[in-house]
Amino acid sequence: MEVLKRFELNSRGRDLVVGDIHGHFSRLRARLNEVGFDPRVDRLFSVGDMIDRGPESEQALEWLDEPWFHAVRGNHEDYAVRYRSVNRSNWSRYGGDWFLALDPKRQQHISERFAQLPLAMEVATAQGPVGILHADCPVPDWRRLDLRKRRMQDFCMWSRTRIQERRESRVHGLRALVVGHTPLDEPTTLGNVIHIDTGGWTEDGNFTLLDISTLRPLG
Ligand SMILES: [Mn+2]
Repeated sequence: MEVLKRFELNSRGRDLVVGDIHGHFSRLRARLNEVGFDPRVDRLFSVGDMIDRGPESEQALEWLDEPWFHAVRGNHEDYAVRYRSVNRSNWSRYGGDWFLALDPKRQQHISERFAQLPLAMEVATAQGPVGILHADCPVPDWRRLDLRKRRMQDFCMWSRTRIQERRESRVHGLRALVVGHTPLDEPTTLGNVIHIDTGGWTEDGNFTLLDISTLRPLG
């Protein structure tokens, strides 16, 4: 597993980041059409949690096959990676029933696919690198992120401390860090960390598409 995946500057098209998808790929597709997403030159990055809760979790695999779509592992993909040892009633409560009902071969296939997802991505922009993680960075300096440690992995996928305590500390070594995990009414920046899960998967939420070069959401 490549734990940190780096991407070169995209000089031909746009780079966008979307928050948690949670099984709502049709809605995401509609949103991409609205903004004229061009798969020939644009790239779409996901903060993870592509699965559970919504009806289209299995489509995550088809999207991951697209050359323009890149995702980190969220805590929900991590449930699937660890499905043999995970607390099933706990996962079921958070939307894992679709996976638990699959046949064992399919479960293994999906688990292995998600195990290949990086825990962090770094995208080059003209103003410096932008990091992408599911929840938050466990260290004050991006360059000290050691993803071989399970403790750091868990923090990347699960932490809500920054958003709950409104911590404004910066993550050094990055222009900005983009995360999801905690649903919010609107994109929220703390320090240089931009939270973009605006609940596109909920009844009345919408998908934020953040332009990585401007660090602004598309209208
Ligand atoms: Mn999450």
